[in-house]
Amino acid sequence: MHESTQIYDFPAWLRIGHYINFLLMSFLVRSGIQILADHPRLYWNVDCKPNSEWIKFTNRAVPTDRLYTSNDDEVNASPWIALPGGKHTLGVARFWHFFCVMFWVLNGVIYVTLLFSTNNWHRLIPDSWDVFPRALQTFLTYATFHLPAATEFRPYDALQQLAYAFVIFVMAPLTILTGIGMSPVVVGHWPWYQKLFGNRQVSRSLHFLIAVGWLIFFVIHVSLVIITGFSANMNRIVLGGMNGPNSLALGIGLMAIVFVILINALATWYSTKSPISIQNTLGHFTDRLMKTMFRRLTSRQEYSQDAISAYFWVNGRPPETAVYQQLRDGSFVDYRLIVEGLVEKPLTLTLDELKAMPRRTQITLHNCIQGWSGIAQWTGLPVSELLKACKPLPEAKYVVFHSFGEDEDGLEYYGTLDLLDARGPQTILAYEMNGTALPIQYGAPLRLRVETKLGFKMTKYLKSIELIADYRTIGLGQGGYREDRQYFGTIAGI
Ligand SMILES: Nc1nc2c(c(=O)[nH]1)N[C@H]1C(S)=C(S)[C@@H](COP(=O)(O)O)O[C@H]1N2
Ligand SMILES: [Mo]
Repeated sequence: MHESTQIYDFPAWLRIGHYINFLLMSFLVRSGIQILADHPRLYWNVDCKPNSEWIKFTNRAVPTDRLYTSNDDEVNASPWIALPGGKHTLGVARFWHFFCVMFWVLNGVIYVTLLFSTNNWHRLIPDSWDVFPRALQTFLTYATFHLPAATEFRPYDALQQLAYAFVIFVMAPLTILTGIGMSPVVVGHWPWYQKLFGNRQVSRSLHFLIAVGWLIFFVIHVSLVIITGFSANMNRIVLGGMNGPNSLALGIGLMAIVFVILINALATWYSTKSPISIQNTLGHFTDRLMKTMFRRLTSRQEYSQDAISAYFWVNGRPPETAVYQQLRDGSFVDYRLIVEGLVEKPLTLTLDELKAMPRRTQITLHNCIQGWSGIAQWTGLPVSELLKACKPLPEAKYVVFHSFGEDEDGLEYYGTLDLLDARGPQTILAYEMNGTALPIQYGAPLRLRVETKLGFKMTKYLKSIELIADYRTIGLGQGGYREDRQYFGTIAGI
């Protein structure tokens, strides 16, 4: 190597950014695997009918002779691979995913900015077309189990240059764009966004495939770092030194790798031991950020009749309580929706009274946190109209939606919304689905639809509505049943 070392120098910001990227990617991939395990099927269609997936990571066949919910479909993920591991731990996994992605994007922006402001981009962006034949040549060299001559690395060989340019300028942006394509608030406010890729499930499938791409890149990248002179390469990566093998650089590099493994192990252990601390620390950040970012984004969805999904997953079984079953057996004529709490006018409404109030019909996309989606038509009473009728007191800040539904331990299903979300134009109490009375498994007689949020916010089997000052005073204080019990984030916009 006789050219000036200046050109080959790897500046400190680049080496640090490279390492931060490695650390964050390990968390992102592992938490991503955990999220996938909660609905281990990937589709190209938005309706997610079982057996229409192009790939699944479960052997289970969906039974047709009994009610099978998407909770029944979750698979267990090994903590050696996934963060945090286990079954239905995606709440915690999502905090890690969103917390890390903020820093991953920031790291990427800093990296690209410095790349262009310091002229280092010349290394990544080819300046002549002959990079393609040269890359092919390098490929053939490797493919025939040879190594390119040292003079090829300037500092990268042509194939390396193309590969790096591809991951940085194609794969990274696509990872971000497909990730955003799964957000209910984004595709609710800008329905055109998901058309970029086709639909939400295409975004989800591509997000997965790109993650596989990252793993393939990682394996090849690391293998080549080892094969083409590990110690000298570690010197370049760690200290930016161009003077061949260096034991100090090798030592620091190996320790840094061990550190990534240890911190992954620590995060895995702690997430399982105390998921609530992850919810309260990481979740505090991610929910705050989401809240500010999505505050003004209302749902503006108008799908057409023929977009309605023929199949729609169920999540959450019909209540088994005597009270509910009695109402159901009486076709809900004795049903009363109670509106109480911090209101001027408490209300008790029959279904007929609810139906006599203003109504709205909307065809919208449902996004379950687990990953499946479906399009349906919903008709019901806008919550904004109900709030007009009950007149919240000034100190009322949140609306609680109480359900007849209970879990095995007799704990009530409930959800909360702040007043802004509750008054959203597509926030309704639905009593009809696809033009007929709301079916039992979908929440009869009344369920919430809030079309900027994930499905778990949409309480089914609605029993009563309560206005309160602060959601931290009810349940376990996290904003809903799933937030309390499964560590979901309460904003639920992504
Ligand atoms: N009472 C009650 N409501 C609930 C649930 C539940 O378990 N119990 N599950 C929620 C979740 S996670 C989702 S995705 C939607 C599913 O609605 P669907 O069954 O109509 O598809 O309902 C939400 N409402
Ligand atoms: Mo869900």
